Amino acid sequence: MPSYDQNNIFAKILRGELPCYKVYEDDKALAFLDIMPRAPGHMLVLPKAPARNILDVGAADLAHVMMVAQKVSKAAVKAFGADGITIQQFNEGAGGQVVFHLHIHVIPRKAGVPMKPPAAEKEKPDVLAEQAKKLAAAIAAG
Ligand code: DGP
Repeated sequence: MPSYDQNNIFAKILRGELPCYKVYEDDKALAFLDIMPRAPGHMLVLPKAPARNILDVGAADLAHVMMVAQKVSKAAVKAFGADGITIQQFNEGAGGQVVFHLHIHVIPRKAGVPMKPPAAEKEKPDVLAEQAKKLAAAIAAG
């Protein structure tokens, strides 16, 4: 497996070199909106530790990221009235991974509404900003 690339786009977001629509942060994880959402409120949860994917992440970092994925999922149900949540996570190009810093997709779903294809279109900045605000408030409220 290739080694971790410090210049991948999510590493730059984690270092604050690129912006994101943040919904949650703690000492070990960051969650922000996917700018090409498959459904409204589509979030990505990342460990802060450098890890390419599930094949090299430390067990404690993986466990923490999943705990955060659960936290933001519950908030999405409250904030978006989601009927369900789809969790996706891709590993290496053959597994569908495009950005090589481990991330869990948390996708709020409405009954009967299909997801858009992956990375189909960029959402408008004002829509993302509003959704991030709503989700961050729901997450902070627990
Ligand atoms: P994958 O590695 O297959 O899980 O796909 C990467 C996802 O990351 C895809 O849903 C689109 C999203 N994405 C790509 N570039 C950016 C970016 O600069 N910012 C954010 N927030 N999401 C991005």
